[in-house]
Amino acid sequence: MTTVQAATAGRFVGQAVPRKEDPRLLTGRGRYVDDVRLPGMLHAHFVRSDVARARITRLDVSAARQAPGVVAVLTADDLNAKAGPMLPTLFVGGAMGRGAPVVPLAPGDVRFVGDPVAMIVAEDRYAAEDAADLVEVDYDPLPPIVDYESALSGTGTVHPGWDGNIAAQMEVPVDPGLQEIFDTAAHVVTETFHQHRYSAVPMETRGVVAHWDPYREQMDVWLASQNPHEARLVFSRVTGLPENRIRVMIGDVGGGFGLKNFTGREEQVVVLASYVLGRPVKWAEDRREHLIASAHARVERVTARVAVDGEGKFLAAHVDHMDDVGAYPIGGGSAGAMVALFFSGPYRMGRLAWRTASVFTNTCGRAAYRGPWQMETTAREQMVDVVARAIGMDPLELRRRNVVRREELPYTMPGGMVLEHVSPLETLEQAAAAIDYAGFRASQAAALADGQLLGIGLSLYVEPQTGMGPFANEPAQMRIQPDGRVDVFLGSGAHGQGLETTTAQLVAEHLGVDIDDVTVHQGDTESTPFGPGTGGSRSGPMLGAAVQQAATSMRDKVFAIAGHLLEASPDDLAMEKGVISVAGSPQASITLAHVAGAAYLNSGALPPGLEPGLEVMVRYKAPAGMYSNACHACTVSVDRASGAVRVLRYVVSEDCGVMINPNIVEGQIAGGVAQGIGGALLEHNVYDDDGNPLAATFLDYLLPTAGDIPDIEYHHIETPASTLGGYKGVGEGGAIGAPPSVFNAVADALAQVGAHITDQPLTPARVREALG
Ligand code: MCN
Repeated sequence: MTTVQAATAGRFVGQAVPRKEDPRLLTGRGRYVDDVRLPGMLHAHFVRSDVARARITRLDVSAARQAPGVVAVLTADDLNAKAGPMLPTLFVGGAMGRGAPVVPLAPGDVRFVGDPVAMIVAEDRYAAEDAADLVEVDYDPLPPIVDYESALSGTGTVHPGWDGNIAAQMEVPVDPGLQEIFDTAAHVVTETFHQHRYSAVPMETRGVVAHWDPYREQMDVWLASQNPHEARLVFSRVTGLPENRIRVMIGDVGGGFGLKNFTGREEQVVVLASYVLGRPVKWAEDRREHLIASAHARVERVTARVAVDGEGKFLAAHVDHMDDVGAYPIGGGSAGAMVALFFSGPYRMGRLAWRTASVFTNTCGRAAYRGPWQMETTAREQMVDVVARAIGMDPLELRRRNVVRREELPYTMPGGMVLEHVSPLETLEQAAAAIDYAGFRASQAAALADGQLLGIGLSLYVEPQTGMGPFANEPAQMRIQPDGRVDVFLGSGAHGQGLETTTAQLVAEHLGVDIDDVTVHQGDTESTPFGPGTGGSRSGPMLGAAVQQAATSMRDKVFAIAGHLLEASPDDLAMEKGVISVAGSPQASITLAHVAGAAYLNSGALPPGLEPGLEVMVRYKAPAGMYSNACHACTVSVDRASGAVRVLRYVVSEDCGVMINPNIVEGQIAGGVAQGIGGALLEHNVYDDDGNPLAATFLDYLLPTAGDIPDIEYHHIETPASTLGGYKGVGEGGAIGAPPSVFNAVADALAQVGAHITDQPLTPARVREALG
């Protein structure tokens, strides 16, 4: 591993400070949802459909209701009429059109294997699971809609009334001018790529404990979530309770990867059940449920058509995108328009037309997964290599000719967004040099002569950060206590990405206190300001800026008081480790604790007109567009006999602006790359033609292990963003860039022997088949 010292390193910002949360998490002292135990707590278990599409002709729960330890068996008849709308705010607010018609429990028919039909609530989990065997359900099966590509034209609908199974569709058609470019270009290359179904699989599955106390009129919810305030809104709508009677606490979260950004159906049902029963209820999803019924991702197809001139310059592109959103997508799931609009990514691509359709099927719903729109990178970067082979140009050279250069910024992409503060060419060159692209090409030829297949793959991307719409502002609240210690309250909530550390670094840097004197509070809606949670790599740019803004305004107030007490100008003051001193006269100093004491307890000592106390609340507003960018480069070997792929080297050159903590940045890249390599080579939520999920355990759903992931080599370019502090996001990037770079490396290896491949996952069987 190569860690490059951050170019903009301050005393804390830019330093590889060890993660403050790790001693707790690594010694098993984290507080996850399943650790919560309340007196009188009941346990929920869902009875789920084992057919993909059917009418329920009989549902008899009477025996289950009599089973030992069972407190209640709830069905659609018991719960559905009591539920308010279950959609995320984006849909309820109308910002994203219609959402899937989700209700608590299956309403007379089932729409995917895993659809919850009934809920058993019992004294313990064993009793609940045993009673599930006593629930009798008769199904009248209907032909399931499993293949999204034929779902539009086929017969039957997943949801009654949603003819054609279209969840959403949009189009910017080819106009005559664009058609002319296609008609006259030196080359027009068309290819179709499929990305397969794989999913987030966090270490901690979904989980919730809900406790409705009718006497306090208070609903307390412990939840595995990335987004506590959105969850509270959702629980408020589904129960009808006012938001301020609901408290959501997320504690430690063992990964979310987008899945936990929106609040799932089961979590809402558990909250509703607690409200109906007046008892605390816990549900901890098991791994089988997680694999078949939490949410799936990717499952999409792009047919790309690219017009290229005689020098290899891209002139225009058409993108035909389609994705499978399953039966009940969480948060809408699809990002079709973004796939199309960002297809040009870091390249000049002239003109762009596109269409996209999201299709319901009788499968598990789609959710956001680490770069929900990343098919734009997968399809584009794979397409760049296809074009390169078609026109006989090296893929690195083709990228060099088309990549947007710094001097062209701000650059308006054909989709209309404006790229700024990015460095695609610089990361391309840095990665190519680091992986010794030219040297590899020489050794590749020598290896082939020896009968060995080696390949090299590149992928570039620009990643938009969610600072738009409801994500366009981010709060941070800060209080300095009378003893001088600092509390920071975030509207956000980490689910593994180290915000306790990076927030403390920012406060230490910009306020001037010891990092150990900062305590970060997050994830509890009772004490933290309303915020849109983590996701879309927004903590760096949005939360980082909000915390910096709060620290700076707090410092201004501290200096105003200190200057008054020291009879010095606030402009002449500096603070380090909580000691404020006057420039040029170090003996004139005062502690932060002294200032804080005065602020709260001695209002008479404060400058005239200054409000007592040391409390600051800010809401940082996002600039128009924020993009981070990166180039991934990897080399692979392909075993000709078995089709097995081995990733040999993996290089990442990334630009997330000013790095708050290079260690955390690299950890984020590592996690994303591991997920991306797993996705490209191994992970697959397979369904059979009858809609049965075939990968319901980790024996069949293959995750990458340490042996599958090479040491990742990190390189950084720091192009500050226009955000306060210049931070951009990094968390999603690895999972965006890795699948196409691995794919391109394998396709590159295969192309040497005339073999061609278009789809992932790159299983040994598929690679062998391509090799013929
Ligand atoms: N950071 C930094 N310097 C920067 C940018 C970010 O030091 N210039 C730090 C941040 O302070 C934060 C971390 O890097 O501690 C990630 O920040 P960012 O890239 O802004 O992403 P978010 O915190 O908004 O996290 C979301 C992102 C996404 S979208 C997914 S999905 C994801 C991820 O990050 N899921 C994760 N990282 C994950 N990491 C873990 N362990 N578990 C998940 O589920």
